[in-house]
Amino acid sequence: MKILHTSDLHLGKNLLEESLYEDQKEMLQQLINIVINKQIDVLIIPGDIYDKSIPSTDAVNLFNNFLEALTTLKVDVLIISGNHDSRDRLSFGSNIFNKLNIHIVTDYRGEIYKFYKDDVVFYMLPFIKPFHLKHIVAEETYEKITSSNEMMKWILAREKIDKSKKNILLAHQFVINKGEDIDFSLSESATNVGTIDAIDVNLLDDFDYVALGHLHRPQKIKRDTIRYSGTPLKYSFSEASDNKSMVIIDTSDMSLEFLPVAPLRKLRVITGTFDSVMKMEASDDLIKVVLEDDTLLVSPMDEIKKRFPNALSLSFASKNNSTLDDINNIDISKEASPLELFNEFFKLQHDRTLTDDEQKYLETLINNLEEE
Ligand SMILES: [Mn+2]
Repeated sequence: MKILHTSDLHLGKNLLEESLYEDQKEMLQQLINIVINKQIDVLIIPGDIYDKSIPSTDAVNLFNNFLEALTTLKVDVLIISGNHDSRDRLSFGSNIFNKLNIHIVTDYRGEIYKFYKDDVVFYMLPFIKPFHLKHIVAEETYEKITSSNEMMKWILAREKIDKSKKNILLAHQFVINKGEDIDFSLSESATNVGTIDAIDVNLLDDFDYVALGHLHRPQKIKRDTIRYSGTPLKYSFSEASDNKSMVIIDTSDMSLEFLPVAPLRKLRVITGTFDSVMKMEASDDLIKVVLEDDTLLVSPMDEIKKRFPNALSLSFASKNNSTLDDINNIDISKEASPLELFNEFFKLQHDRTLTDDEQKYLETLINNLEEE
């Protein structure tokens, strides 16, 4: 049996202000092509279908068309909800979709929902936190479930896992192997991946494969067959140098194959002085520009956009990384002219003093302001 694992589609995602609708549409089409060309039997997506709990109409349309295309294929589709999904909204129509081989599970009611196909059992555990158990377990038990790890222990202790079958778990959780580094990216928003929610990977020993969603960088945890597929597309400039892929699992020998997704628009960071950036080849890619100039530039983004219409972010490499604290430490109560104070602030930011020209410009500016 061939299984395709991808996750964290985050449909409806914007990158800064830029809509990724066309990029996601293209990605979903490639996903469908892979299902067809690789003769995939089961497609599994463990969570974060949508980027927002109230998905945009664009996001709903993308998902709707995607599901429709899948119903024309001979593939079973298994979906669980992630922390970004609204459980109730994602489960809309799920009873009907069930009849069309699309299984969407957003709820845990005391036993993990299972999907059986040939000799494989799929355990579908949607994103869950200890408080979700409140109405399921007795009060004295509930009081003992103080962490996600305790919760997972309790959930798995109730399952009888048949070792004569291949057992595959779908989960949207923060799974760690103590002592092993976690590869975070910025698009999964660190507050959603709190360490208090960490689940010990050793609890998952009984599963032949664990298909995880939640972390956006592809990575294995402890062994090759417990892994985050990562997002199919780059959703943050912190992921610019990542290699995104989808995973195909062949259950006959549990071998893995990694398939890249070719994005409609590449996402990259370009670095250089303003002049060197303006000499680079023009492009429609999604771009973050890091300028290395030391002198001040007037509205460089206006010029940059003429060459890179999808330049979304601009920062300065040479800029001193002064923090708000540093700035607050400038004593503005002392006897100092606005010009002196600005000089101090400027030095903090740029690690140099104002040039004579800049000083003169500023003097005129301040004089004009004072006259007004
Ligand atoms: Mn996610």
